[in-house]
Amino acid sequence: MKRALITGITGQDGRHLSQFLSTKGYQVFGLVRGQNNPKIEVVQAENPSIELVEGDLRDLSSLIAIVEQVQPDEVYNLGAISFVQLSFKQAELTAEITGLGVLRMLEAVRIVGGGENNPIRFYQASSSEMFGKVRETPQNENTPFHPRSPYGVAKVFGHYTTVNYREAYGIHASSGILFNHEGPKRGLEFVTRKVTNAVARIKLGLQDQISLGNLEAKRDWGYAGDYVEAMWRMLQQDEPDDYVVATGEAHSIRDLLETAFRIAGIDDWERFVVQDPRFYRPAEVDLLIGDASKAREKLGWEPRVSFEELVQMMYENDLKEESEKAAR
Ligand code: NAP
Ligand code: F7E
Repeated sequence: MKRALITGITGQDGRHLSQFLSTKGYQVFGLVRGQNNPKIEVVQAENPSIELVEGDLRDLSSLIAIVEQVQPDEVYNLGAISFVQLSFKQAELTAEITGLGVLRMLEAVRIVGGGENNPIRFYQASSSEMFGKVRETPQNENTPFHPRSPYGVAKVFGHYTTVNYREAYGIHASSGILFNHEGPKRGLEFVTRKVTNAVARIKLGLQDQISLGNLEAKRDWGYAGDYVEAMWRMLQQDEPDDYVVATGEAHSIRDLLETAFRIAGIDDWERFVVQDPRFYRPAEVDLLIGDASKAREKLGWEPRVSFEELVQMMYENDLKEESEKAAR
């Protein structure tokens, strides 16, 4: 039985990945932090076969102890402060966890895994936010980085640290440059879920309007369930490498609103939307659109869920959750 250690198991991708790896026959270990973390219950109810281990990406000795205890074949480093807006307000903490956390996790793999024939394979959750103020469109593995937030800067550090540990120590360390991926497990702070949840609540008469920032930004949005499979495929390759994972299709926040309200059967959506300066960012990423040709050719990976299907799936989930909550 293969053993996988996932950091960020309580997050959107950690929950998808742990289920995917369990169906592949893995024994899954998830790193959880803090005291009495309320998300632990959700994760355990969803996948009772997971074993949880306590540690923190800010604490190297906890990571070394966990890798020693778990003896993983594969480590998926998904833990991070991942909300770009928060990273502007807590820049140092973001650098500490999203940036230095990668170095610490790699150090634990290097120290416990030993020298040249380190048996532990490592996945780093890199991000399209590293492209930021894009130098070319669409973006691929060779597009230069120009991050626009403390989050993006920290991810560039994590990305190059992963490349460096691969080159310097021969670790099988791969980096997935994933574009935005969403789904019903997405946090309510991110724009897709904020929109589908608000539209469901407006449809149910529980909310009058939704306050948003920049409606013109465009993102390449895919389904998280599809994207975690690409992570796993990277670690099954003979050689470690970097891969862009994306749909190749971009939509604006305006398109997202139009689609979600249309699915809900509401045409005059503009009257429900208020623009609020609080949701604008000090520096914006205007357009992201990925070229995933390499992932398609080398990993045999491609997205299955379309933008329309994604919005529909999220809206229907929110409609069900919100009506159940209202009935209680
Ligand atoms: P998410 O839902 O925000 O989950 C983040 C996870 O990190 C949570 O489980 C959180 O645990 C954990 N974490 C935070 N601080 C930690 C610390 N000090 N030590 C250990 N764990 C800590 O993020 P996601 O959407 O699943 O994304 C997974 C990874 O992919 C992240 O690294 C993100 O930056 C990256 N990424 C995401 C996307 C996307 O579109 N979703 C795209 C590209 C890259 P708690 O429950 O304890 O808070
Ligand atoms: O914003 C605009 C906002 O917060 C998307 C993370 O998973 O993907 C995610 O980062 C866009 C931005 O995601 C609101 O200005 C307008 O242009 O949903 P988001 P993100 O910043 O793209 C990348 C790939 C990651 O790696 C990150 O971890 O939507 N926007 N109005 C808004 N965004 C939010 N959150 N809230 C608004 O009210």
